[in-house]
Amino acid sequence: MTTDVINPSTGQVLTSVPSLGVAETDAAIERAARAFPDWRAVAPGDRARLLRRFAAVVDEHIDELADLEVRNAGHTIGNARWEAGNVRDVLNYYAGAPERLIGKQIPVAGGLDVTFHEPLGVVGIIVPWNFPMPIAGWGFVPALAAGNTVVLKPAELTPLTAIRLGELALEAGIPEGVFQIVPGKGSIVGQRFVTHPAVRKVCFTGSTDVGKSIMAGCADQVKRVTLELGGKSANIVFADADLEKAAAGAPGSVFDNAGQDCCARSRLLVQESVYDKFLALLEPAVSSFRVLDPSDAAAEMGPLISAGHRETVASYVDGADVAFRGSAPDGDGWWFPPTVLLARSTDDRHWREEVFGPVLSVLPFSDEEDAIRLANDTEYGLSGSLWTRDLGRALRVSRAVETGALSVNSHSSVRYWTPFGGMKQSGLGRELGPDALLGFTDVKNVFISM
Ligand code: TAP
Repeated sequence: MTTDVINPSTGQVLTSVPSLGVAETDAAIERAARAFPDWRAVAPGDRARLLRRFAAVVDEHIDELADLEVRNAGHTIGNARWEAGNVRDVLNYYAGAPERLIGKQIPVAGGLDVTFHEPLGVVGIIVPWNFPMPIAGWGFVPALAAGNTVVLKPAELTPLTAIRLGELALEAGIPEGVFQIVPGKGSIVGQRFVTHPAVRKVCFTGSTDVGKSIMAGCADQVKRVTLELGGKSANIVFADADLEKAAAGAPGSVFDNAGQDCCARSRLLVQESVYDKFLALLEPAVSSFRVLDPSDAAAEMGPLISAGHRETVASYVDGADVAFRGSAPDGDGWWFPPTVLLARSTDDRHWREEVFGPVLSVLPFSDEEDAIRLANDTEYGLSGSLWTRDLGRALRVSRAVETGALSVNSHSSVRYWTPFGGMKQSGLGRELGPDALLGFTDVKNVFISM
């Protein structure tokens, strides 16, 4: 079977790719299981060298990978180059890991006690369509560095860069069977990762509902699981903040990647004493946000991923209080203008649910306590920002907001050398940084009697 791959900027078919069934998925998992003993036995220095070589090969193909992502996912060319570069950087970062996976020596009576970080075996990675390259890399790179073998399922909508990365791995000398791309449906290929006993861990990024079903399915075999799920992150602006700076960055913090970002700051909380002033600063920043053909170097935002997703996003705007909107191209492709909505109350659907589109909901707050209460009034807890010049308040609010990552006076969320992941229903476990590596190992404790 094959699946057509569509360009979301034009609605045209780009190409078609294989869509694997259960038997083909099983064959890939079994190849990965056979490759595992040799891969874990590769000397740490040699595994490090192979990962660095893979990084170099990715670096030689940045333009090609970026161009594929512009056409397959509608990402702006600037973002797509960053994303391909992120895979290279993550490979270089974790290439330092095989030689540093150091256990402990623990004092005991009558002998020696040492711990080892043992690889798990085959790791199954399920990737969504919103950031196909970085999310793939955040899973497969630390998994390989820790000595596991990997089967990776890209989203059906966006398989092209993952398939290319699989080819580049072989070109770089990663042995056959160690890193395989298994394109196909989540309900078939992804589900098989959950049920196949040789898969020892599943890393899933995507919707909260599918994440819950994967976690429940993994319980049957006590399979390890990492989940990166949705978000409804708050952008909290206090009256004493640098309002110009906060307003200039706010559109990018939610409309980047057309809002299809689990870290999108989709709830804007503004202290009521500066509410009108802040919205007046925000309006020109939104209306000048450049929604263009994503291959245009000036583009800040491209189309949504699919016609169906555009309908879903539009359903949040219908009947809501629109404060102001930007513009988007007419014609073919799944375009949607950046849109700012005024929340009537915290019960508004657009305030509560993850829209996953270029829609920002705004609400005023009275004081610090009110801001924290509103920010935490959600089952999600992935990312967020707060803007203030008061250091004490920055620390108090940072500690009180229930979220896995938070930026003060900044809209950034992800640095590959620091941990990333969700609190509450935004996820389980951490990606990136030193924490992710240990998630791909089990600790073994060995006592040797004297
Ligand atoms: P999901 O259905 O969760 O898809 C994410 C990945 O999981 C895809 O590779 C998908 O495969 C696979 N999958 C689907 N059902 C599965 C199952 N039963 N077992 C194993 N794998 C399965 O997300 P979506 O439908 O693409 O998007 C829906 C909403 O999810 C979005 O609107 C957004 O709110 C949220 N979302 C969040 C994120 C992040 S980063 N947290 C990313 C994407 C979407 P297919 O290729 O067959 O779809």
